Amino acid sequence: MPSPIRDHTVGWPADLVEDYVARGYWLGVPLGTALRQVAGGHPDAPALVDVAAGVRLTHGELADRADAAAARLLDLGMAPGERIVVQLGNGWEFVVLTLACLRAGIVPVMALPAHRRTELAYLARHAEATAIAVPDRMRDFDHQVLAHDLADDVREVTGGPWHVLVAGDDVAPGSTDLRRLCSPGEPAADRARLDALAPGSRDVAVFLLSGGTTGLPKLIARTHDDYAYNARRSAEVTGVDGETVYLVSLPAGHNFPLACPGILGTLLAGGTVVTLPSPEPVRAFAAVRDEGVTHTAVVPAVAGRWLDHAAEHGAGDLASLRVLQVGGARLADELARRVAPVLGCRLQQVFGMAEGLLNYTRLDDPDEVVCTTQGRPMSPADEVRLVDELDRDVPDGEPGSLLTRGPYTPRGYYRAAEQNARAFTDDGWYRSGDICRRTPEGNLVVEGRDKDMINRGGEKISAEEVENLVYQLPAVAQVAAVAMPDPQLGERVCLYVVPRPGTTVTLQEVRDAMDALGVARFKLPEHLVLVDELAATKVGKIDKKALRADIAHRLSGTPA
Ligand code: OOB
Repeated sequence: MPSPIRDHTVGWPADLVEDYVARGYWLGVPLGTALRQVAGGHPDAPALVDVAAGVRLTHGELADRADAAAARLLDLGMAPGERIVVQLGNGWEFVVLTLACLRAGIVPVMALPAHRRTELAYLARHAEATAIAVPDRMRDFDHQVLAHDLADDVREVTGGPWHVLVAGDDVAPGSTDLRRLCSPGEPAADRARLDALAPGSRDVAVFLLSGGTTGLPKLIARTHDDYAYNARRSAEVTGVDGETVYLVSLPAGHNFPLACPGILGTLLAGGTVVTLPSPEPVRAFAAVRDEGVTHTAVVPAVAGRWLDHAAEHGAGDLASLRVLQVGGARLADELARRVAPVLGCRLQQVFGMAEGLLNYTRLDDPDEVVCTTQGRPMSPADEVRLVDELDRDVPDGEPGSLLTRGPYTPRGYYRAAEQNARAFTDDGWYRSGDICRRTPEGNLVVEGRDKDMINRGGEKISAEEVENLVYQLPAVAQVAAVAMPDPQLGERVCLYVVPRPGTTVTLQEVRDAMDALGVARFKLPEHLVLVDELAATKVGKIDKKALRADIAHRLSGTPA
Protein backbone atom coordinates (compact mmCIF):
# COMPACT_ATOMS: atom_id res chain seq x y z
CA MET A 1 0.00 0.00 0.00
CA PRO A 2 1.34 3.47 -0.84
CA SER A 3 2.09 5.41 2.34
CA PRO A 4 0.01 8.54 3.11
CA ILE A 5 1.57 11.67 1.59
CA ARG A 6 1.42 13.63 4.83
CA ASP A 7 3.86 11.20 6.45
CA HIS A 8 6.62 12.62 4.25
CA THR A 9 5.92 16.32 3.81
CA VAL A 10 7.29 19.30 5.73
CA GLY A 11 4.57 21.79 6.62
CA TRP A 12 4.64 25.50 7.39
CA PRO A 13 4.74 26.57 11.07
CA ALA A 14 1.25 26.94 12.60
CA ASP A 15 1.54 30.67 13.32
CA LEU A 16 2.41 31.36 9.69
CA VAL A 17 -0.44 29.21 8.44
CA GLU A 18 -2.78 31.33 10.50
CA ASP A 19 -1.19 34.45 9.09
CA TYR A 20 -1.45 33.26 5.47
CA VAL A 21 -5.12 32.51 6.00
CA ALA A 22 -5.80 35.81 7.81
CA ARG A 23 -4.08 37.82 5.07
CA GLY A 24 -6.07 36.07 2.37
CA TYR A 25 -3.22 34.23 0.66
CA TRP A 26 -4.65 30.84 1.52
CA LEU A 27 -8.34 30.74 0.72
CA GLY A 28 -9.12 27.28 2.06
CA VAL A 29 -10.60 26.15 -1.26
CA PRO A 30 -9.13 23.14 -3.10
CA LEU A 31 -8.09 23.87 -6.67
CA GLY A 32 -10.65 21.54 -8.23
CA THR A 33 -13.48 23.23 -6.35
CA ALA A 34 -12.19 26.70 -7.27
CA LEU A 35 -12.05 25.74 -10.97
CA ARG A 36 -15.53 24.24 -10.77
CA GLN A 37 -16.82 27.51 -9.28
CA VAL A 38 -15.24 29.55 -12.09
CA ALA A 39 -16.91 27.30 -14.65
CA GLY A 40 -20.24 27.80 -12.88
CA GLY A 41 -19.88 31.57 -13.31
CA HIS A 42 -19.58 31.47 -17.09
CA PRO A 43 -20.07 27.97 -18.43
CA ASP A 44 -20.23 29.01 -22.07
CA ALA A 45 -16.98 30.98 -22.17
CA PRO A 46 -14.16 29.28 -24.09
CA ALA A 47 -11.69 27.48 -21.79
CA LEU A 48 -9.50 25.20 -23.87
CA VAL A 49 -8.33 24.97 -27.46
CA ASP A 50 -6.11 22.06 -28.50
CA VAL A 51 -4.83 23.29 -31.85
CA ALA A 52 -3.27 20.00 -32.97
CA ALA A 53 -6.30 17.85 -32.11
CA GLY A 54 -8.90 20.46 -33.12
CA VAL A 55 -10.64 20.16 -29.75
CA ARG A 56 -12.47 23.17 -28.24
CA LEU A 57 -14.10 23.13 -24.81
CA THR A 58 -15.99 25.77 -22.86
CA HIS A 59 -15.44 26.22 -19.13
CA GLY A 60 -18.61 24.25 -18.48
CA GLU A 61 -17.60 21.40 -20.78
CA LEU A 62 -14.09 21.30 -19.35
CA ALA A 63 -15.35 21.16 -15.75
CA ASP A 64 -17.86 18.44 -16.64
CA ARG A 65 -15.21 16.38 -18.39
CA ALA A 66 -12.85 16.80 -15.45
CA ASP A 67 -15.58 15.50 -13.16
CA ALA A 68 -16.32 12.62 -15.53
CA ALA A 69 -12.64 11.69 -15.69
CA ALA A 70 -12.30 11.98 -11.91
CA ALA A 71 -15.28 9.68 -11.42
CA ARG A 72 -13.80 7.14 -13.85
CA LEU A 73 -10.41 7.22 -12.07
CA LEU A 74 -12.28 6.32 -8.90
CA ASP A 75 -14.18 3.60 -10.77
CA LEU A 76 -10.85 2.18 -11.93
CA GLY A 77 -10.07 1.64 -8.28
CA MET A 78 -7.90 4.64 -7.59
CA ALA A 79 -8.48 6.31 -4.24
CA PRO A 80 -8.02 9.95 -3.21
CA GLY A 81 -4.44 10.47 -2.07
CA GLU A 82 -3.00 8.00 -4.60
CA ARG A 83 -0.38 9.23 -7.05
CA ILE A 84 -0.35 9.13 -10.84
CA VAL A 85 2.74 9.88 -12.93
CA VAL A 86 1.63 12.22 -15.71
CA GLN A 87 3.83 12.17 -18.78
CA LEU A 88 1.70 13.65 -21.53
CA GLY A 89 2.39 16.01 -24.38
CA ASN A 90 0.66 19.39 -24.47
CA GLY A 91 -2.94 18.72 -25.37
CA TRP A 92 -6.48 18.65 -24.07
CA GLU A 93 -5.99 15.29 -22.32
CA PHE A 94 -3.30 16.79 -20.09
CA VAL A 95 -5.62 19.57 -18.98
CA VAL A 96 -8.68 17.39 -18.39
CA LEU A 97 -6.68 14.75 -16.51
CA THR A 98 -4.91 17.32 -14.33
CA LEU A 99 -8.21 18.96 -13.41
CA ALA A 100 -9.72 15.54 -12.75
CA CYS A 101 -6.89 14.75 -10.34
CA LEU A 102 -7.36 18.06 -8.55
CA ARG A 103 -11.07 17.30 -8.16
CA ALA A 104 -10.57 13.75 -6.88
CA GLY A 105 -7.54 14.43 -4.68
CA ILE A 106 -5.47 12.06 -6.78
CA VAL A 107 -2.03 13.61 -6.98
CA PRO A 108 -0.30 14.02 -10.35
CA VAL A 109 3.49 13.65 -10.44
CA MET A 110 4.47 16.00 -13.24
CA ALA A 111 7.02 14.14 -15.38
CA LEU A 112 8.42 15.53 -18.62
CA PRO A 113 7.83 13.98 -22.05
CA ALA A 114 11.63 13.64 -22.40
CA HIS A 115 11.90 11.35 -19.37
CA ARG A 116 12.80 7.71 -19.96
CA ARG A 117 13.00 4.52 -17.96
CA THR A 118 15.49 5.73 -15.34
CA GLU A 119 13.56 8.86 -14.46
CA LEU A 120 10.07 7.36 -14.69
CA ALA A 121 10.93 4.27 -12.63
CA TYR A 122 12.47 6.46 -9.97
CA LEU A 123 9.55 8.90 -9.90
CA ALA A 124 6.93 6.18 -9.78
CA ARG A 125 8.74 4.30 -7.02
CA HIS A 126 9.57 7.34 -4.96
CA ALA A 127 6.01 8.65 -5.16
CA GLU A 128 4.64 5.09 -4.76
CA ALA A 129 2.42 5.76 -7.76
CA THR A 130 -0.37 3.41 -8.74
CA ALA A 131 -0.87 4.76 -12.27
CA ILE A 132 0.82 6.50 -15.16
CA ALA A 133 -0.61 8.53 -18.05
CA VAL A 134 1.37 8.54 -21.30
CA PRO A 135 0.88 9.15 -25.01
CA ASP A 136 0.89 6.02 -27.17
CA ARG A 137 3.90 7.26 -29.10
CA MET A 138 5.63 10.57 -29.24
CA ARG A 139 8.53 11.52 -31.51
CA ASP A 140 9.08 7.88 -32.43
CA PHE A 141 9.23 6.69 -28.86
CA ASP A 142 6.79 4.06 -27.61
CA HIS A 143 5.72 5.44 -24.24
CA GLN A 144 3.02 2.83 -23.82
CA VAL A 145 5.45 -0.09 -23.93
CA LEU A 146 7.77 1.58 -21.44
CA ALA A 147 4.85 2.39 -19.14
CA HIS A 148 3.91 -1.30 -18.97
CA ASP A 149 7.56 -2.29 -18.55
CA LEU A 150 7.66 -0.29 -15.33
CA ALA A 151 4.96 -2.39 -13.69
CA ASP A 152 7.24 -4.84 -11.84
CA ASP A 153 9.57 -2.09 -10.66
CA VAL A 154 6.70 -0.13 -9.20
CA ARG A 155 4.80 -3.06 -7.73
CA GLU A 156 7.93 -3.94 -5.81
CA VAL A 157 7.37 -0.84 -3.67
CA THR A 158 3.59 -0.44 -3.76
CA GLY A 159 2.51 -4.06 -3.94
CA GLY A 160 -0.57 -2.68 -5.66
CA PRO A 161 -2.08 -2.19 -9.07
CA TRP A 162 -0.39 -0.33 -11.90
CA HIS A 163 -2.79 1.40 -14.27
CA VAL A 164 -1.45 2.51 -17.64
CA LEU A 165 -3.58 5.30 -19.16
CA VAL A 166 -2.84 5.98 -22.81
CA ALA A 167 -3.69 9.02 -24.93
CA GLY A 168 -3.68 8.14 -28.62
CA ASP A 169 -5.18 5.94 -31.31
CA ASP A 170 -3.15 2.90 -30.36
CA VAL A 171 -4.41 1.82 -26.96
CA ALA A 172 -3.10 -1.68 -26.31
CA PRO A 173 -5.02 -4.38 -24.44
CA GLY A 174 -4.26 -3.88 -20.75
CA SER A 175 -4.09 -0.11 -21.11
CA THR A 176 -6.89 2.30 -20.22
CA ASP A 177 -8.05 4.59 -23.02
CA LEU A 178 -7.37 8.07 -21.61
CA ARG A 179 -9.48 9.83 -24.25
CA ARG A 180 -12.44 7.70 -23.35
CA LEU A 181 -11.76 8.32 -19.67
CA CYS A 182 -11.87 12.07 -20.42
CA SER A 183 -15.06 11.97 -22.48
CA PRO A 184 -18.35 13.52 -21.25
CA GLY A 185 -20.11 11.66 -18.43
CA GLU A 186 -23.15 12.24 -16.24
CA PRO A 187 -22.52 15.87 -15.19
CA ALA A 188 -24.92 16.17 -12.27
CA ALA A 189 -24.13 12.78 -10.76
CA ASP A 190 -20.38 13.08 -11.29
CA ARG A 191 -20.37 16.51 -9.79
CA ALA A 192 -22.28 15.52 -6.67
CA ARG A 193 -19.94 12.57 -6.19
CA LEU A 194 -16.80 14.71 -6.53
CA ASP A 195 -18.15 17.55 -4.37
CA ALA A 196 -18.60 15.05 -1.56
CA LEU A 197 -15.01 13.81 -1.95
CA ALA A 198 -13.24 17.19 -2.26
CA PRO A 199 -9.71 17.06 -0.80
CA GLY A 200 -8.66 19.41 2.01
CA SER A 201 -7.10 22.69 0.93
CA ARG A 202 -3.94 21.92 2.94
CA ASP A 203 -3.56 18.57 1.20
CA VAL A 204 -1.00 18.07 -1.54
CA ALA A 205 -2.40 19.00 -4.96
CA VAL A 206 0.54 18.22 -7.26
CA PHE A 207 4.08 16.95 -7.17
CA LEU A 208 6.50 19.08 -9.17
CA LEU A 209 10.05 18.02 -9.98
CA SER A 210 12.99 19.95 -8.63
CA GLY A 211 15.46 21.44 -11.07
CA GLY A 212 17.92 18.94 -9.71
CA THR A 213 21.26 19.24 -8.01
CA THR A 214 21.33 15.80 -6.45
CA GLY A 215 21.70 12.33 -7.96
CA LEU A 216 18.00 12.08 -8.73
CA PRO A 217 15.25 14.71 -9.00
CA LYS A 218 13.39 15.55 -5.81
CA LEU A 219 9.63 15.84 -5.51
CA ILE A 220 8.07 19.11 -4.41
CA ALA A 221 4.70 18.66 -2.75
CA ARG A 222 2.57 21.72 -3.52
CA THR A 223 -0.68 22.06 -1.58
CA HIS A 224 -4.01 23.28 -2.93
CA ASP A 225 -3.81 26.46 -0.84
CA ASP A 226 -0.26 27.32 -1.79
CA TYR A 227 -0.52 26.41 -5.46
CA ALA A 228 -3.83 28.22 -5.90
CA TYR A 229 -2.19 31.34 -4.49
CA ASN A 230 0.81 30.75 -6.79
CA ALA A 231 -1.51 30.73 -9.81
CA ARG A 232 -3.89 33.48 -8.67
CA ARG A 233 -1.27 36.02 -7.64
CA SER A 234 0.73 35.26 -10.81
CA ALA A 235 -2.38 36.03 -12.87
CA GLU A 236 -2.64 39.42 -11.14
CA VAL A 237 0.94 40.48 -11.85
CA THR A 238 0.70 39.21 -15.41
CA GLY A 239 -2.57 40.95 -16.22
CA VAL A 240 -4.35 37.67 -16.87
CA ASP A 241 -8.16 37.87 -16.66
CA GLY A 242 -11.31 36.56 -18.31
CA GLU A 243 -10.29 38.04 -21.67
CA THR A 244 -6.90 36.35 -21.66
CA VAL A 245 -5.94 33.77 -24.27
CA TYR A 246 -2.86 31.98 -22.93
CA LEU A 247 -0.72 29.84 -25.21
CA VAL A 248 1.11 26.89 -23.65
CA SER A 249 3.94 25.57 -25.79
CA LEU A 250 6.52 24.70 -23.11
CA PRO A 251 6.06 21.25 -21.51
CA ALA A 252 2.78 21.70 -19.63
CA GLY A 253 3.85 19.83 -16.50
CA HIS A 254 6.54 22.39 -15.77
CA ASN A 255 5.64 24.90 -13.07
CA PHE A 256 6.05 27.91 -15.40
CA PRO A 257 3.36 27.02 -18.00
CA LEU A 258 1.29 25.14 -15.41
CA ALA A 259 0.77 27.82 -12.79
CA CYS A 260 2.83 31.01 -13.33
CA PRO A 261 0.06 31.89 -14.16
CA GLY A 262 -0.04 29.35 -16.97
CA ILE A 263 -2.87 26.90 -17.40
CA LEU A 264 -4.23 27.05 -13.85
CA GLY A 265 -3.93 30.81 -13.44
CA THR A 266 -5.67 31.43 -16.77
CA LEU A 267 -8.51 29.00 -16.09
CA LEU A 268 -9.00 30.38 -12.55
CA ALA A 269 -9.29 33.85 -14.08
CA GLY A 270 -11.92 32.58 -16.54
CA GLY A 271 -9.63 32.92 -19.57
CA THR A 272 -8.81 30.55 -22.43
CA VAL A 273 -5.88 28.14 -22.67
CA VAL A 274 -4.51 27.22 -26.10
CA THR A 275 -2.20 24.18 -26.30
CA LEU A 276 0.53 23.49 -28.83
CA PRO A 277 2.84 20.46 -28.84
CA SER A 278 5.99 22.59 -29.18
CA PRO A 279 7.12 26.22 -29.43
CA GLU A 280 8.25 25.85 -33.04
CA PRO A 281 7.89 29.44 -34.37
CA VAL A 282 5.83 28.91 -37.54
CA ARG A 283 3.08 27.04 -35.70
CA ALA A 284 3.32 29.20 -32.60
CA PHE A 285 2.90 32.43 -34.59
CA ALA A 286 -0.01 30.92 -36.52
CA ALA A 287 -1.68 29.93 -33.25
CA VAL A 288 -1.23 33.44 -31.87
CA ARG A 289 -2.88 34.88 -34.97
CA ASP A 290 -5.67 32.33 -35.33
CA GLU A 291 -6.65 32.14 -31.67
CA GLY A 292 -5.98 35.75 -30.68
CA VAL A 293 -3.37 34.75 -28.09
CA THR A 294 -2.71 37.56 -25.59
CA HIS A 295 -0.16 35.92 -23.25
CA THR A 296 2.45 33.20 -23.51
CA ALA A 297 5.55 31.92 -21.72
CA VAL A 298 8.85 30.79 -23.17
CA VAL A 299 12.43 30.09 -22.10
CA PRO A 300 15.20 32.39 -23.40
CA ALA A 301 16.31 29.85 -26.03
CA VAL A 302 12.80 29.88 -27.52
CA ALA A 303 12.56 33.67 -27.29
CA GLY A 304 15.78 33.77 -29.33
CA ARG A 305 14.32 31.44 -31.98
CA TRP A 306 11.13 33.48 -32.18
CA LEU A 307 13.04 36.75 -32.53
CA ASP A 308 15.33 35.35 -35.21
CA HIS A 309 12.41 33.86 -37.08
CA ALA A 310 10.43 37.09 -36.92
CA ALA A 311 13.43 39.15 -38.02
CA GLU A 312 14.05 36.84 -40.99
CA HIS A 313 10.56 35.89 -42.15
CA GLY A 314 8.37 38.46 -40.46
CA ALA A 315 6.19 37.68 -37.47
CA GLY A 316 2.91 37.75 -39.36
CA ASP A 317 0.03 39.22 -37.44
CA LEU A 318 0.90 39.09 -33.75
CA ALA A 319 -1.23 42.14 -32.89
CA SER A 320 -3.19 40.26 -30.20
CA LEU A 321 -0.05 39.33 -28.24
CA ARG A 322 0.31 41.60 -25.21
CA VAL A 323 2.73 39.84 -22.87
CA LEU A 324 5.65 37.53 -23.56
CA GLN A 325 6.90 35.97 -20.34
CA VAL A 326 10.49 34.78 -20.46
CA GLY A 327 12.05 32.73 -17.68
CA GLY A 328 13.67 29.48 -16.67
CA ALA A 329 17.18 30.67 -17.46
CA ARG A 330 18.94 34.01 -17.62
CA LEU A 331 17.72 36.15 -20.51
CA ALA A 332 20.54 38.17 -22.05
CA ASP A 333 19.86 41.93 -21.88
CA GLU A 334 20.41 42.26 -25.66
CA LEU A 335 17.75 39.65 -26.39
CA ALA A 336 15.41 41.29 -23.89
CA ARG A 337 15.69 44.61 -25.69
CA ARG A 338 14.61 43.07 -29.00
CA VAL A 339 11.32 41.65 -27.70
CA ALA A 340 9.12 44.76 -27.76
CA PRO A 341 10.33 46.18 -31.11
CA VAL A 342 10.35 42.86 -32.99
CA LEU A 343 7.29 41.10 -31.55
CA GLY A 344 5.31 44.20 -30.62
CA CYS A 345 4.45 43.03 -27.12
CA ARG A 346 5.46 43.67 -23.53
CA LEU A 347 8.27 41.55 -22.08
CA GLN A 348 7.92 40.13 -18.59
CA GLN A 349 10.95 38.45 -17.07
CA VAL A 350 10.19 35.57 -14.71
CA PHE A 351 12.74 34.17 -12.30
CA GLY A 352 11.01 31.25 -10.64
CA MET A 353 11.51 27.81 -9.25
CA ALA A 354 9.34 24.75 -8.76
CA GLU A 355 10.19 25.03 -5.06
CA GLY A 356 8.04 28.17 -4.89
CA LEU A 357 9.38 31.73 -5.03
CA LEU A 358 8.38 33.62 -8.17
CA ASN A 359 9.91 36.92 -9.23
CA TYR A 360 8.33 38.97 -11.98
CA THR A 361 9.11 42.26 -13.62
CA ARG A 362 5.86 44.22 -13.53
CA LEU A 363 4.00 45.24 -16.66
CA ASP A 364 4.33 48.94 -15.76
CA ASP A 365 8.03 48.79 -14.88
CA PRO A 366 10.35 51.08 -16.91
CA ASP A 367 11.89 49.35 -19.95
CA GLU A 368 15.29 49.42 -18.32
CA VAL A 369 14.05 47.34 -15.38
CA VAL A 370 12.21 44.90 -17.67
CA CYS A 371 15.26 44.40 -19.90
CA THR A 372 18.01 44.18 -17.30
CA THR A 373 16.52 42.54 -14.19
CA GLN A 374 14.68 39.35 -13.36
CA GLY A 375 12.04 41.14 -11.34
CA ARG A 376 10.97 40.97 -7.70
CA PRO A 377 8.93 38.59 -5.54
CA MET A 378 5.26 38.47 -6.43
CA SER A 379 3.98 38.28 -2.86
CA PRO A 380 4.30 40.82 -0.04
CA ALA A 381 4.80 37.78 2.20
CA ASP A 382 7.79 36.43 0.23
CA GLU A 383 11.02 36.67 2.21
CA VAL A 384 14.31 36.82 0.32
CA ARG A 385 17.81 37.00 1.76
CA LEU A 386 21.09 37.23 -0.13
CA VAL A 387 23.88 35.69 1.93
CA ASP A 388 27.58 34.79 1.89
CA GLU A 389 29.12 31.32 2.49
CA LEU A 390 28.43 31.63 6.20
CA ASP A 391 24.77 32.60 5.68
CA ARG A 392 25.45 36.22 6.66
CA ASP A 393 23.48 38.86 4.76
CA VAL A 394 25.63 40.57 2.14
CA PRO A 395 25.65 44.38 1.92
CA ASP A 396 23.11 46.01 -0.42
CA GLY A 397 24.02 45.70 -4.07
CA GLU A 398 26.52 42.87 -3.51
CA PRO A 399 25.94 39.43 -5.01
CA GLY A 400 24.80 36.77 -2.56
CA SER A 401 23.26 33.33 -2.49
CA LEU A 402 19.46 33.48 -2.47
CA LEU A 403 17.51 32.09 0.48
CA THR A 404 13.72 32.27 0.53
CA ARG A 405 10.59 31.47 2.52
CA GLY A 406 6.99 32.33 1.90
CA PRO A 407 3.34 31.33 1.52
CA TYR A 408 3.93 29.18 -1.58
CA THR A 409 7.46 27.91 -0.83
CA PRO A 410 7.24 24.58 1.03
CA ARG A 411 9.70 23.94 3.86
CA GLY A 412 11.18 20.73 2.53
CA TYR A 413 11.19 18.19 -0.30
CA TYR A 414 8.99 15.12 -0.17
CA ARG A 415 10.56 12.10 1.53
CA ALA A 416 14.05 13.55 1.45
CA ALA A 417 15.26 14.21 5.00
CA GLU A 418 18.90 14.02 4.02
CA GLN A 419 18.63 16.46 1.10
CA ASN A 420 16.42 18.75 3.17
CA ALA A 421 19.18 19.17 5.73
CA ARG A 422 21.32 20.64 2.94
CA ALA A 423 18.75 22.47 0.81
CA PHE A 424 16.90 24.15 3.70
CA THR A 425 18.22 26.01 6.74
CA ASP A 426 17.09 25.00 10.22
CA ASP A 427 14.59 27.84 10.22
CA GLY A 428 13.03 26.81 6.92
CA TRP A 429 14.76 28.97 4.33
CA TYR A 430 15.13 27.27 0.94
CA ARG A 431 18.63 27.61 -0.51
CA SER A 432 17.92 28.20 -4.20
CA GLY A 433 21.60 28.10 -5.13
CA ASP A 434 21.21 31.20 -7.29
CA ILE A 435 23.67 34.07 -6.90
CA CYS A 436 21.74 37.32 -7.17
CA ARG A 437 22.19 40.99 -6.67
CA ARG A 438 19.43 43.39 -5.60
CA THR A 439 19.16 46.70 -7.44
CA PRO A 440 18.42 49.89 -5.46
CA GLU A 441 14.74 49.74 -6.50
CA GLY A 442 14.51 46.17 -5.20
CA ASN A 443 14.72 44.03 -8.33
CA LEU A 444 16.86 40.90 -8.51
CA VAL A 445 19.53 40.24 -11.11
CA VAL A 446 20.64 36.61 -11.44
CA GLU A 447 24.41 36.65 -11.74
CA GLY A 448 25.29 32.99 -11.44
CA ARG A 449 24.78 30.03 -9.17
CA ASP A 450 26.50 28.06 -6.47
CA LYS A 451 24.64 24.82 -7.13
CA ASP A 452 25.96 21.99 -9.22
CA MET A 453 23.39 22.21 -12.00
CA ILE A 454 23.52 22.76 -15.75
CA ASN A 455 20.74 24.87 -17.26
CA ARG A 456 20.34 23.72 -20.85
CA GLY A 457 17.92 26.23 -22.33
CA GLY A 458 15.71 26.00 -19.24
CA GLU A 459 16.05 22.20 -18.86
CA LYS A 460 17.78 21.62 -15.55
CA ILE A 461 20.41 18.88 -15.38
CA SER A 462 22.04 17.73 -12.17
CA ALA A 463 25.81 17.35 -12.66
CA GLU A 464 25.85 14.68 -10.00
CA GLU A 465 23.18 12.65 -11.78
CA VAL A 466 25.16 12.72 -15.03
CA GLU A 467 28.37 11.82 -13.22
CA ASN A 468 26.74 8.85 -11.46
CA LEU A 469 25.61 7.52 -14.83
CA VAL A 470 28.99 8.05 -16.50
CA TYR A 471 30.77 6.24 -13.67
CA GLN A 472 29.00 3.10 -14.86
CA LEU A 473 31.39 2.99 -17.84
CA PRO A 474 34.33 0.73 -16.92
CA ALA A 475 36.88 2.93 -18.72
CA VAL A 476 36.03 5.99 -16.62
CA ALA A 477 38.32 6.59 -13.65
CA GLN A 478 37.06 10.06 -12.82
CA VAL A 479 34.43 12.34 -14.31
CA ALA A 480 33.10 15.84 -13.82
CA ALA A 481 30.08 17.32 -15.63
CA VAL A 482 30.09 21.08 -16.05
CA ALA A 483 28.21 23.71 -18.00
CA MET A 484 29.79 24.93 -21.20
CA PRO A 485 28.58 28.20 -22.70
CA ASP A 486 26.37 27.96 -25.77
CA PRO A 487 24.97 30.78 -27.90
CA GLN A 488 21.57 29.11 -28.49
CA LEU A 489 20.84 27.25 -25.28
CA GLY A 490 22.90 29.25 -22.81
CA GLU A 491 24.58 26.11 -21.53
CA ARG A 492 25.22 22.54 -22.57
CA VAL A 493 26.67 19.56 -20.70
CA CYS A 494 30.44 19.16 -21.00
CA LEU A 495 32.28 16.19 -19.51
CA TYR A 496 35.81 16.08 -18.21
CA VAL A 497 36.96 12.49 -18.05
CA VAL A 498 40.10 10.85 -16.67
CA PRO A 499 40.19 7.42 -18.35
CA ARG A 500 41.61 4.38 -16.61
CA PRO A 501 45.23 3.68 -17.58
CA GLY A 502 45.47 2.05 -20.97
CA THR A 503 41.89 2.87 -21.98
CA THR A 504 40.14 5.73 -23.66
CA VAL A 505 36.60 7.05 -23.84
CA THR A 506 34.73 8.84 -26.61
CA LEU A 507 31.75 11.16 -26.40
CA GLN A 508 29.72 8.73 -28.49
CA GLU A 509 30.46 5.83 -26.14
CA VAL A 510 29.28 7.87 -23.18
CA ARG A 511 26.13 8.98 -24.97
CA ASP A 512 25.33 5.44 -26.14
CA ALA A 513 25.83 4.08 -22.64
CA MET A 514 23.57 6.69 -21.10
CA ASP A 515 20.99 6.15 -23.80
CA ALA A 516 21.06 2.41 -23.13
CA LEU A 517 20.38 3.09 -19.44
CA GLY A 518 17.26 5.00 -20.51
CA VAL A 519 17.71 8.61 -19.48
CA ALA A 520 16.22 11.76 -20.97
CA ARG A 521 18.22 12.75 -24.03
CA PHE A 522 18.63 16.37 -22.96
CA LYS A 523 20.98 15.10 -20.22
CA LEU A 524 23.43 13.49 -22.66
CA PRO A 525 26.77 15.30 -22.71
CA GLU A 526 27.56 17.23 -25.87
CA HIS A 527 31.28 17.70 -25.43
CA LEU A 528 34.02 15.61 -23.87
CA VAL A 529 37.49 16.60 -22.74
CA LEU A 530 39.97 13.87 -21.83
CA VAL A 531 42.41 14.89 -19.11
CA ASP A 532 45.10 13.23 -17.00
CA GLU A 533 43.71 14.66 -13.81
CA LEU A 534 40.90 16.92 -12.67
CA ALA A 535 41.67 20.30 -11.22
CA ALA A 536 41.10 20.24 -7.45
CA THR A 537 40.36 22.91 -4.88
CA LYS A 538 42.48 23.44 -1.77
CA VAL A 539 40.29 21.05 0.17
CA GLY A 540 40.65 18.39 -2.51
CA LYS A 541 37.21 18.70 -4.16
CA ILE A 542 36.94 18.81 -7.94
CA ASP A 543 37.31 22.46 -8.93
CA LYS A 544 34.29 22.95 -11.14
CA LYS A 545 34.81 26.66 -11.38
CA ALA A 546 38.23 26.04 -12.93
CA LEU A 547 36.74 23.45 -15.32
CA ARG A 548 33.98 25.84 -16.42
CA ALA A 549 36.57 28.52 -17.04
CA ASP A 550 38.72 25.99 -18.91
CA ILE A 551 35.97 24.90 -21.30
CA ALA A 552 34.89 28.50 -21.88
CA HIS A 553 38.47 29.38 -22.83
CA ARG A 554 38.85 26.31 -25.04
CA LEU A 555 35.67 27.22 -26.92
CA SER A 556 36.56 30.88 -27.33
CA GLY A 557 40.02 29.94 -28.56
CA THR A 558 41.79 32.07 -25.99
CA PRO A 559 44.37 30.44 -23.74
CA ALA A 560 43.30 29.70 -20.17
C1 OOB B 1 11.88 27.47 -13.38
O1 OOB B 1 11.81 26.49 -12.43
P1 OOB B 1 12.83 25.28 -12.25
O2 OOB B 1 12.44 24.65 -10.98
O3 OOB B 1 12.88 24.45 -13.49
O4 OOB B 1 14.27 25.91 -12.12
C2 OOB B 1 14.58 26.87 -11.13
C3 OOB B 1 15.94 27.46 -11.39
C4 OOB B 1 16.26 28.67 -10.55
O5 OOB B 1 16.71 28.32 -9.26
C5 OOB B 1 17.32 29.32 -11.40
O6 OOB B 1 18.54 28.66 -11.23
C6 OOB B 1 16.85 29.08 -12.80
O7 OOB B 1 16.03 27.93 -12.74
N1 OOB B 1 16.04 30.20 -13.33
C7 OOB B 1 16.56 31.36 -13.79
C8 OOB B 1 15.46 32.14 -14.23
N2 OOB B 1 14.34 31.43 -14.00
C9 OOB B 1 14.71 30.26 -13.46
N3 OOB B 1 17.82 31.81 -13.86
C10 OOB B 1 18.01 33.05 -14.39
N4 OOB B 1 17.01 33.85 -14.84
C11 OOB B 1 15.73 33.43 -14.77
N5 OOB B 1 14.74 34.23 -15.22
O8 OOB B 1 12.81 27.56 -14.16
C12 OOB B 1 10.73 28.40 -13.41
C13 OOB B 1 9.63 28.19 -12.59
C14 OOB B 1 8.56 29.06 -12.63
C15 OOB B 1 8.59 30.15 -13.48
C16 OOB B 1 9.68 30.35 -14.30
C17 OOB B 1 10.75 29.48 -14.27
